[in-house]
Amino acid sequence: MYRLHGFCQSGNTFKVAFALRALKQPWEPVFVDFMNGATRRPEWRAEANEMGEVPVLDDDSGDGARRLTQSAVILTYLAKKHGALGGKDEDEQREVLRWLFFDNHKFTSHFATMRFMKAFMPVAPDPAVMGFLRGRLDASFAIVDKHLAGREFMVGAGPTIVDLSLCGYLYYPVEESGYEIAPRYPNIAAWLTRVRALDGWADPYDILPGERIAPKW
Ligand SMILES: N[C@@H](CCC(=O)N[C@@H](CS)C(=O)NCC(=O)O)C(=O)O
Repeated sequence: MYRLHGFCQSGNTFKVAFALRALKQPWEPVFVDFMNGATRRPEWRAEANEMGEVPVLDDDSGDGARRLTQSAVILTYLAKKHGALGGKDEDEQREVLRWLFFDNHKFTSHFATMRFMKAFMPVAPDPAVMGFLRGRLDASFAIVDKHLAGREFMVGAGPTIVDLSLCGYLYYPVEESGYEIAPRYPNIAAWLTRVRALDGWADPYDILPGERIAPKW
């Protein structure tokens, strides 16, 4: 049994939940009250994650208990352990890693920050900061859209953890981010339809704990 610490607004937590479901592994969510500062408390950082972030995954199965953090590390761990979604050979596995770095550095990171500022911050977002993030996102989305031209999934012939990682924030309502995908990135839009049809997909708000919050700005 895996225990996944996170909350429903967290697309990074959703990436791991999606992988656990796709790999047909039993798991239970552990609610982290992020919006009320749980991850900033010294006790939480000492016990759960010194980086002050979710997701955190506890694995008590198999060859000894482990607590894992960083969604990309967790995804590669699960893919290797369960022998699926990690790429079919070493070349694909390297390619998987390459796109996971890209996702964490330039795709999810900017999208999640922009959405958080627009939907969940107590103060109105600074237009200059939002403009900067949107510019960075436009560049990253164009790269992924181009890569997906003529491909079904990001790496190889079938789905991998790269698809699960890149899509982490893209099924939340558009009002939360204000970032329209379909009209500008047709290959990403078509890929999101394919990913949504995979075994294990679910709406993040249906499978992760916590209250929904109406977008603030
Ligand atoms: N690269 C990390 C990012 C995790 C992350 O930023 N999580 C957010 C919640 S979705 C968080 O805990 N942020 C706290 C902070 O940035 O201080 C991962 O993929 O796990």
